[in-house]
Amino acid sequence: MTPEQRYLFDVTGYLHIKSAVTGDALKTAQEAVDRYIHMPLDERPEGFTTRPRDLEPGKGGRYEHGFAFDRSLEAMTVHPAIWPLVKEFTFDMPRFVSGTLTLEQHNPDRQPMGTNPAGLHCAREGRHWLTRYEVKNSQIYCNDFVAFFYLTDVQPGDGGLIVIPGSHKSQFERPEDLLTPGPDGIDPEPDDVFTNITPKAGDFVVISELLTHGVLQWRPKDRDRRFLILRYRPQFEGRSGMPEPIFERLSPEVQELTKTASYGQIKDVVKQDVVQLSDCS
Ligand SMILES: O=C(O)CCC(=O)C(=O)O
Ligand SMILES: [Fe+2]
Repeated sequence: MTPEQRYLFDVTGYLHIKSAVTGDALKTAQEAVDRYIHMPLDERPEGFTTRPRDLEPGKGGRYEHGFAFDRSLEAMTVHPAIWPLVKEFTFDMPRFVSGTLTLEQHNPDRQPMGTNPAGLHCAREGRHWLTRYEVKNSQIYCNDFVAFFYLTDVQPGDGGLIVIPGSHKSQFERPEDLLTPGPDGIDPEPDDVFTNITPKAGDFVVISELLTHGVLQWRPKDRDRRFLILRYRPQFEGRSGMPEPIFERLSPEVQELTKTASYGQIKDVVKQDVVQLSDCS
């Protein structure tokens, strides 16, 4: 993690890492995602469930465990652009929690969301209120963070992720009516308090779960938004929830990364500065 990244993440609660994956690696990942999305239900390998459960191939929703569908996607969990952050934020004790593929399409039936028009949320609200963001020995510690890896471009005006920069350090409850609903009752009126992040295919966006964030509706009718949601926590908190059929597909390196371990134990994968996934297929 560079001093600039550390400074920016500390001040804002997120990092936008541009052009991390390019060329053939990006193309291979995009093609793998396309295969998963369009795979007929009865051909999906065991363990690849969706939300909603009966999601038709090609339709917008969550394609669970998308990261495990292909080695090119699995490689994103330890990609050199985020690996130093994953290590630093967990003080070298990371656990990879889950890697959902999300496909978002324009949805003309989307319902208004009331006083919280972009669905703002963060880990401080609800049962995860013990989530921590700390700095110790000039290192950032985060016990719940997410790396979004983008497979398609987001242009200004398209919609997508919004964040309230700096809110990961907030000491106060977010007022429920912070944003004013716009005329459609779905998106908020433009407001300087939030930033709409517009990643391009091949970019990572890393956020602390303490950062208040939400989503603007997806406006383009001819393009969709595809990204992996890669979640990490310290190895000594929580339990691995990776279903067996998914776990069995993974490389030994990522298998180890998904496991819980005691405080102070350093996983073999963490000893590597650059992780090459063994080809075990
Ligand atoms: O759609 C996005 O960009 C953000 C998704 C999100 O915040 C979530 O899944 O909790
Ligand atoms: Fe979220």
